[in-house]
Amino acid sequence: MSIRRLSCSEDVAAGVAKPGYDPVRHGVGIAHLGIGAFHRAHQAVYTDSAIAAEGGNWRIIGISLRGTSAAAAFNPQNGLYSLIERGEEGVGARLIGSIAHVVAATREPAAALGALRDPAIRIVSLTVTEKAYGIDLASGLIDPTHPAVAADLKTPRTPAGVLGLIVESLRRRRDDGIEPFTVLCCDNLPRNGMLVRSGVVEFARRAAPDLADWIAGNVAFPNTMVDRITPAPTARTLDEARRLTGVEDLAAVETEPFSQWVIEDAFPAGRPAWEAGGALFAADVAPFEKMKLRMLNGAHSMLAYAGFLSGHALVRDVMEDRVLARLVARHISAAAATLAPLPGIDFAQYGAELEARFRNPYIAHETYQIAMDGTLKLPQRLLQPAEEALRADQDPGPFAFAVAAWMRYCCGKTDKGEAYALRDPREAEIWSALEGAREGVDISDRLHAMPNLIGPALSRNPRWRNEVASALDAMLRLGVSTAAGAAFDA
Ligand code: CS2
Repeated sequence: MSIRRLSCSEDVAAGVAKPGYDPVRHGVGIAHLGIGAFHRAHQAVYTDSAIAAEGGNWRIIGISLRGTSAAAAFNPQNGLYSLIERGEEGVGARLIGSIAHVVAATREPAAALGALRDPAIRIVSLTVTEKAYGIDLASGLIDPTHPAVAADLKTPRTPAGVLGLIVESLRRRRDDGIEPFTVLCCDNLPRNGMLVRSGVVEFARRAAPDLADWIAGNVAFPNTMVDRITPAPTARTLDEARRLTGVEDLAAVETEPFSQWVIEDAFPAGRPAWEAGGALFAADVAPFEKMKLRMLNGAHSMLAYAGFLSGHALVRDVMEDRVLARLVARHISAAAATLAPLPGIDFAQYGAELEARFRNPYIAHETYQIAMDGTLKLPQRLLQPAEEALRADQDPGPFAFAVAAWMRYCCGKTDKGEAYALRDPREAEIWSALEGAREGVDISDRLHAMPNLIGPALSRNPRWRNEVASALDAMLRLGVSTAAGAAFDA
């Protein structure tokens, strides 16, 4: 029997929480680039709560940059979708009404630029992943060899990439006398607002120099820290949505109960009352961001590499492995030790909560998903804290182990000998750097020599080099799990 597709709030089962407002009575105010699972589980939910609490024309136009599946999922549903929260307290579904419409930029580039130029749009937010920007993390400069950056610099009036779209739509707004929007980066990048500002301004400098000064002087790029563990939706997610709501929902997303959002309050063109959904506005987001990137994301990367190589497909399976779970706890404490105290936050308690979140038996978060794009994640998650640990004369061992696990992952075979794709934009470069390398020291030397990755403070530090090479050597000789056990006896 075929089941009805979700298209209005009345369609869903009685137990499902509905938007506390009538979506069609609220206009749009936000354009969001990259309308994937994380946005659906995070910013769109805060916006839903904000509209329910204080009203306002703050619904979201989603712009997808890579394909048409989000548009095909959302538009027949009038933007509605179910948020499924899974935790100890059970499973609950909530219908979210904050997304109005999705534009597939690949199919309708003019509509995407039109939406970004629309005077109603006062915020452009982004979750496009680290690799989509084309900004070098260390220098903040744009990478002219990045495919989207290179293409958009050639044809800046018809852009398809992130920086190109932002710059061209800001140009159109300036030329037409429309107030600029605020750019809100919600990716896990260090000082994400400042970084994107630097990339946008530099791109504009190359594409239209007078525009660069106007952007630098008129556009706000608040920094923000986002947190919610959200696995990629699967067929099971859609089955669960059907079971809970009684309708077919192709945009459903499942996530953990925990959610955090810390935002710098710099929105000259206004913003939704996100505090209604629990967002925290802070004058300085950097300490929160460092805590999250180093404690959560750093431990995540470490456990993803070590877990995946030892045959654990899911984060929760890694946490069931006694040795690896101890290693996670050790990593979290080492990361906390690199942080300056943050008033009101107890790092030990935050760390214990993290372990519990990783253990959540109801969330199937793949280690392989987290292992992706290592070259863009390592700097802020593992390399910067490692440098600071060394400077403060703290034990760099946990970071060296994590970096060695990434290097072991770069070798392309699990401990059982199964091959996999690295899924990293620098994959080809890594393969060619490692050709013929067998020994831990050799592999470590070659990966340390890759440009723009592991900086001189670590590369030239003999203690660090030694720790990484010997951890890697143990992983290659004994297998990652045994090497992890040995890490405690060292
Ligand atoms: C993860 C993050 O995939 C990854 O690299 O570490 O997506 C993580 O789940 C989120 O940052 C949690 O907020």
